[in-house]
This record gives sequence, C-alpha cells and structure tokens, in this order.
Amino acid sequence: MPTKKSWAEPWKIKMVEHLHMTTKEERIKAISAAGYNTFLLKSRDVYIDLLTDSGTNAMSDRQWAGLMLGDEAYAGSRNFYHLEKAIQDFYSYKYLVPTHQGRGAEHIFSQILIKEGDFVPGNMYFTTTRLHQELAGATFVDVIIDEAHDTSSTHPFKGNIDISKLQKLVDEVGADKIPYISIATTVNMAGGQPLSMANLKELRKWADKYKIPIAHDMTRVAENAWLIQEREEGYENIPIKDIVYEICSLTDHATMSAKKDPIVNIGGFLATNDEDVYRQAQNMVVVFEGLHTYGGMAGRDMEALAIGIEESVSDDHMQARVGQTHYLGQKLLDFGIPIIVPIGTHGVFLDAKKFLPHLEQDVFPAQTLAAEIYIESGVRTMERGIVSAGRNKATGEHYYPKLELVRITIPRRVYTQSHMDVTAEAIAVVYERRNSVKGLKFTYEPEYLRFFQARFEPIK
Ligand code: PM9
Repeated sequence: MPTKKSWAEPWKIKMVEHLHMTTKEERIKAISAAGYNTFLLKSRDVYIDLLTDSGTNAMSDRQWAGLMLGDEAYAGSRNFYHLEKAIQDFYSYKYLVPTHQGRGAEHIFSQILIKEGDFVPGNMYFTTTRLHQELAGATFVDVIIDEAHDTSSTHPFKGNIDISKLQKLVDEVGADKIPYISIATTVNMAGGQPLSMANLKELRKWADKYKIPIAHDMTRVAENAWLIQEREEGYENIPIKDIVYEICSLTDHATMSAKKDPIVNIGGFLATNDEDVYRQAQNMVVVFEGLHTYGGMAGRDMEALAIGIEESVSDDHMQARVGQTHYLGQKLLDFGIPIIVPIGTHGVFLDAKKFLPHLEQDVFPAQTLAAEIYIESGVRTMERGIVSAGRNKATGEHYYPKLELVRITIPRRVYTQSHMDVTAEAIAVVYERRNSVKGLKFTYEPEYLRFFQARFEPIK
C-alpha cells in the first residue's frame, strides 16, 4: 500500500501548443540581445515560461465558450451584469468598476483616496501598487511582520500585519494622514505568503477604532484561502469559497488583477462597499479606461472572468494549483537549493543571496541568476530583488530589500509535472556551477518600474 496519497489535476488536456526548443548558443545570443533582462526576451526563445502567472493561464472550455457569449455593446453589456453578480456572490463587494488590469484599478483607487503627504501602510510593497500610491503623493510604510523578511523563517503566516508597527505609525503621523491600510492576499514580494484570518480580524478591530478603511489587493485571494484552510485552526473543513468570502467581507475596498486567481488572460477591477468611492471611481474610469460598464475590457473577457471567478474558488482546482508549486519547491529543497520557506502558492522563490553569496546586492544577484537559468535551460523566471525595488524617490538611492529573489512562477493549468522536473534539474545544474557566476551592471535604467525594461551587461 502506498504511504502517501497522490492527487491529480481535476481536468484533462484538450489542445496543445508546441514549444520552441533552442540551443545554448542561441540562448546566449538571445539573453545578450535582451540586455540580460528576462522581460525583454522574445517568448519564441523561451522553452518553459515561468516568468509570471499573470495572464498566462489556460482557460477552461466553459470560459472559452463564454467568449462566444460576449455582448460587445458599448454600454450596459450583459456580461458586465454577470461579472457584477460574481463579484457580489463570491467576493461580497457591493459595487464593481471594471478596469483593463490591476494597475488600472490601483491608479484610480490611489488618486481617489490619497492626498499629498499621506502615508499608506501595507504588508510589504508591490511594485505597481506602491508606484501608484507614490504618484498620488503618499509614502508607503511596510508594516508586515519581521519574519516576512527572513527567507528561512517557517512562520505559517508571513503575510501578517504587525499591528504594533501600525500603531507606531498612527502615533507618529496621526490617523488622519492614513487614507487606508493596504493589505495583499497573498503577499507576492514575500514569496506568496498568506495573511491569517485571525490577523485580519484583529486588523479589522484596530482599523475600526481609528476609522481607517482596509483596501484589499485580492489578486491571489483564493490562494491565501487555501493556505488558511491548510494551516489555520478551525478552517480545516471550510470550503475555499467560504474562506474567500469571509476574507473579502472583512475589508472595505478591493483592487484586483484578474489575470491571476480568476484564470483569465486580461482584466481587472476595483470593488468597494463605499458608495461615494464607487461614484468617484465610476467617474474616473471613463477618463482613463472606458465606460463604467466595461472599463477597458471586452464583453467576452468579462464573461470569461465571471466564469473564471467561480472556477478559481473550487477546492479541487486549488489543490492541484498549489500542489504543483509545492512539487517543484520540494524538488528544489531535495537538491539543497535555497528557497523561501514555507513554499508559497503562485511560485517558488530562490534566495539569490544564499545561492550566489559571493555577489554584492549592487551587482544584481537575482537578475544575474534569472539570466543564468535561462541560458542553462530556456526556462524563463523573474528577478524580485533590488532591481524590482527601484530607487527611493527622495534620495535617489537604490532601495536595498532584504529579499533578493528569483521567482519561478507557475501559470495555472498550463504545465505538467515533467516541466517542473526539467526546471528543477536545470536550476540544480546552475547551482553546481554557482561559484563561476559573475554579476551585472546597468546599461539602461528607466524611471518607472525599471525591472520591466532595464538593460544590463555582464561585469568583466
Ligand atoms: N503582478 C506578477 O507577475 C504582473 C507583472 S509584475 C508587475 O506578479 C499584485 C499583488 C500583483 C500584480 C501584478 C498587480 C498589478 C497588483 N498586485 O499586472 O496590472 O501581483 O494586472 O496587476 C504581476 P496588473
């Protein structure tokens, strides 16, 4: 009798897309032409694409069928009303304003809520979220628990807020300088780490005391719910769907990049329970995105999203989604490769400081490692370290994040376990020759979100 019970995906493959295999010589040329930035590679030159889980997911046959039900009316599309109902039924929010993707919602939300000189506390920064907060005039303040910055801490809820850090901020600047508390489920830059329900309830009480609303970046809320079901006492037998609903109902506003959890290729939204914020967002969305009943999305995409939301909160889907990430993470651990533990949900994060301890952060260890993994195998990953962190707008200095990571991100329902095996083995080969790896220097550095378009060359 087997000692361990296996699981399998709750779907079968209906159509395949061929991948292009390259030689090492071709990859060396390709990464050099891309300025050693995996964002600048052509996807044709990539074998296994683990850059991101954003918009790279495989839709179901139901979602594809939904595309054919697209009502492409400029105003009042029936797909908008289907989506609005899905947001109310699954996420609890009253009002919906669709946007073309997550940062469209972040832009509108930040502009409505933030005044020049405000402070926005959050459980670790996210690149686009912080930039929109800064562009609106705020300073971001990290109030995540200290364990989140330690790649080897096995705290089960490294996404939790440290309420004492919040209290300190209120004592220093006053509650009226804090337009909202920004929480993410799960925390992307911390390695896909969850927030516990107990922490969220405590936060709700604290926020009510100071009358500060909670804004929820719900991009990967179903993944957070899976981890709560797995790790938090009292939630073992509660369906993911109900945990998602409970998380959302403890918050006031939400921004969503629908390209992740809800398994679509494009889309996003702002959702809120506050009628006044809703009215302002409805007004702003027509300036920047499109009419308030489509906000930059086609009717067919809103339909696929409404269906994807329902599929994303299923326990079977989530077991397979997270199971695959954990399978890859465990393989890397078995090879002795340093990764963030506990393993998160949307990807496995290599600890580049431990992988390449001979490289200073100024020569971009994680950027270098992502390029090396590509050269070795054609597997594309993403830097999440000093390059992603950017510069302090006041001093012009690099932010030096404690976490210097390479994210190996798993798109939903796209790759097989064998792709994970090939990926783990390729990283093990780079690990073996790690001492010969040299760093990079900038040849071009854009002003905003520099990680997307920066170019580098190897240090001689
Ligand atoms: N996340 C990711 O690969 C897309 C590119 S990197 C900026 O992880 C959170 C938690 C995200 C996120 C995007 C956005 C922005 C907001 N919050 O990309 O504009 O992970 O849809 O969403 C990426 P959009």
